[in-house]
Amino acid sequence: MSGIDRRLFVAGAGVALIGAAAKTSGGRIILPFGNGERPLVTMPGKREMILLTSRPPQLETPFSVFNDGLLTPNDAFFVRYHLSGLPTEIDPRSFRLSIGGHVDTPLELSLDALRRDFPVSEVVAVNQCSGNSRGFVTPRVAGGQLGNGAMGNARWQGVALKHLLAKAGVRAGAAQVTFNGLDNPPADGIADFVKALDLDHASDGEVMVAYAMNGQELPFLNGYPLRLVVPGHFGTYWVKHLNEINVVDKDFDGYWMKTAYRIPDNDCNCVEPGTKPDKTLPIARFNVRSFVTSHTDGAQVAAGKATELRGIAFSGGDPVNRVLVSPDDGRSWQDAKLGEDLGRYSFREWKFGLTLAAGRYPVRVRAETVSGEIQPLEASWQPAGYMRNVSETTMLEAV
Ligand SMILES: Nc1nc2c(c(=O)[nH]1)N[C@H]1C(S)=C(S)[C@@H](COP(=O)(O)O)O[C@H]1N2
Ligand SMILES: [Mo]
Repeated sequence: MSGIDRRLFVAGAGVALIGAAAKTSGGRIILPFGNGERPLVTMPGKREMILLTSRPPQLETPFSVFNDGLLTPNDAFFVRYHLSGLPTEIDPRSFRLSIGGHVDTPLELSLDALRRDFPVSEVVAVNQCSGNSRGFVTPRVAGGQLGNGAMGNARWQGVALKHLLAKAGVRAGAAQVTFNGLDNPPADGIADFVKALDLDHASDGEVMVAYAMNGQELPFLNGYPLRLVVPGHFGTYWVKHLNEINVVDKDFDGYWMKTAYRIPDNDCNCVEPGTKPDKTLPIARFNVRSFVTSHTDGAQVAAGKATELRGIAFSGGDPVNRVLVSPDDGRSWQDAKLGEDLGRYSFREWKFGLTLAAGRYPVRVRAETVSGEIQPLEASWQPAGYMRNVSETTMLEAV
């Protein structure tokens, strides 16, 4: 697409975002928890998705997509925003990314300069919302009641942030780097969505300013034209429509770091249901998870015949090296076979063949990382409902 076509296309998408925010087909889906009925809708650049809210747009990926392949297609990738003040039009020719604050030489980079003047980095990485699966949390907690579709895995391309920081020249005494995008609060008194990373994390060579996703420009709703990619870390840091990077000389204390997106500061990042943690810290890396994708809960399989189960596992970067499957609710476990390795931040496929006599089987799946992090068999609880990673159960009925 030429620059002008792209601008018109994005402008069109933007207008549609404000006007008919979501087009419904009349289809509905029932997520398996209380008040789990949701409309299926399309939005610009998206196929039929599960609607959580339309202003701001929040869309969940229908879970069957995760069985189609290890990379989540752009038009099926989930969408999460906090603020309804979305940009409506982004002109790629006049767009600039600024890098400023505690640096020697503040930069204003065009998209062309970003693609032309820096080495290209690539990583396959999962983006998962902190509140993915919150709808399953008991006792229930406030916040978007999401099923398991607020996650996705993509091949991201862009420029490692360390190159941009090096070009700007970080001054001595720098502590953190902040990230802001083009979306804005709809009213005074609501904090702009700004996130921060420690300087050494921001300069680790993995954190990336991405301009492409699965070989194409970012979809508008996933952050066109630039977004931060923070491999292994929850989606809250993956700032979309990124246009402002600031180096700061003390820890950033904006609302979205200091108040929101915090977890109990203890080994399990959990507390007794209904209680509050004494101490919290900013959410950071994913905990390890795994899912069955080949069969839905309650699915029927042929008794006495081989059934192949298939699914995905991922972690916060410590590689998944085992996925265990139990046909009997966790009494006995066997190793699944791991599939292609697309890197330690990607979904990893697993497969497991089993033959079941007639009956009902609570099949459980449990992933473990190289250094021994393993999914718990009982769900833990925290007030915000973040980081759910209990070993999942899929009921199979052999008939
Ligand atoms: N500009 C901006 N970036 C943002 C957000 C936001 O509200 N505004 N939400 C964050 C959160 S909480 C998540 S989970 C991810 C979701 O990324 P996606 O919408 O591309 O799936 O975007 C992050 N980046
Ligand atoms: Mo999120």
